[in-house]
Amino acid sequence: MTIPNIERAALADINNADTQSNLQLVRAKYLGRKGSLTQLRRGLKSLPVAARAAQGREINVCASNLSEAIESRMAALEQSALDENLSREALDVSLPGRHQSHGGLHPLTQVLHRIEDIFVGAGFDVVEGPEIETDYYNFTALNIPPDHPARAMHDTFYLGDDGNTEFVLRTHTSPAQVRTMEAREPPLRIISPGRVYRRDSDITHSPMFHQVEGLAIDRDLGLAHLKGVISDFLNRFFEMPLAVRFRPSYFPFTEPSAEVDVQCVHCKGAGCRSCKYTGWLEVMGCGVVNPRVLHMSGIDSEAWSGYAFGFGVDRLAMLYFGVADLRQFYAGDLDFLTQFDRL
Ligand code: 2U9
Repeated sequence: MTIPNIERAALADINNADTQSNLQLVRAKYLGRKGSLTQLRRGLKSLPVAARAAQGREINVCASNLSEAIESRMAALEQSALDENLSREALDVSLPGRHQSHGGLHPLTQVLHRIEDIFVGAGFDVVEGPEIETDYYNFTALNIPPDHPARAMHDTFYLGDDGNTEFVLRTHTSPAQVRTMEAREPPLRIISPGRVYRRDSDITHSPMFHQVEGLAIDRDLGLAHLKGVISDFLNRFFEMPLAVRFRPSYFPFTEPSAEVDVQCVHCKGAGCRSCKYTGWLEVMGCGVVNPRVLHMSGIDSEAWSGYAFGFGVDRLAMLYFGVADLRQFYAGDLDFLTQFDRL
């Protein structure tokens, strides 16, 4: 083949090489150790001396043309490979992000945290106790002796064999407070939140529900302190100034005892379905701690006195969030629960 023919064929091959590695093959085919131009150079020896110089120059010019063409084709292929990579990896920053679902606090937990914050702010400690209790801590130490009719009020779950009444699922969180009275010296101010159990189930009762009970023991504590602390708590909890009234009642562990009504949070006392058109909602019980209860836990009831109160967290949460059926809190229905999401 003549040199101009080799050059033409090589330039066509260079143009047709569509990848960098194909182009390397083209370089080898013409300029490599066994390439066409290298073979021609080897053949120079057999030419007549007069023709050698001209032929050698022609081979050199051709080789440098091809080198140049290969370099520029290589640069073009490199650039197009880069462009293709960039467009393949392009990031569309306007695309919507992938949805990330998140957890949240259960509405009862949110309400419990608010209650604890209010009482901790008023100087109360939070104490907890076991949910499986003995008859002594759940009843006897609270002045509810065997055969006392108040035991029937509690609809107790007894644990163990038939007729064995030593262990119960606690019916209130009072036992945790009895344990604290035994373990600490007065003065003390505590609340005890937690799960409690009663054999009761309907739209406003669940066999497991949550209570917060409070107990304050100091010198000369009485009804006036109790009324102040409870009114202040209810106003803070419902985030509005609501009237509070105390109706005489009876509990074995307090004397005197009272039930506490708050002005209806929904109609502000005008009368509505929530308050059965009375303008009032019963929200808790309270009283001055029965001296017998102090005495049984080793506190000198001549030197110390106290007040106590108790309420259902679930009931306060229903009123606070406007939920009519208590069982919704326990159904695990995310459509219901996510309404209370606050991040
Ligand atoms: C000790 C002494 C006294 C706690 C009290 C109540 C009144 C009360 C109920 C409200 C609705 C329970 O959830 S509920 O069913 N509680 O009415 N609780 S006084 O009295 C105590 C507690 C501990 C040592």
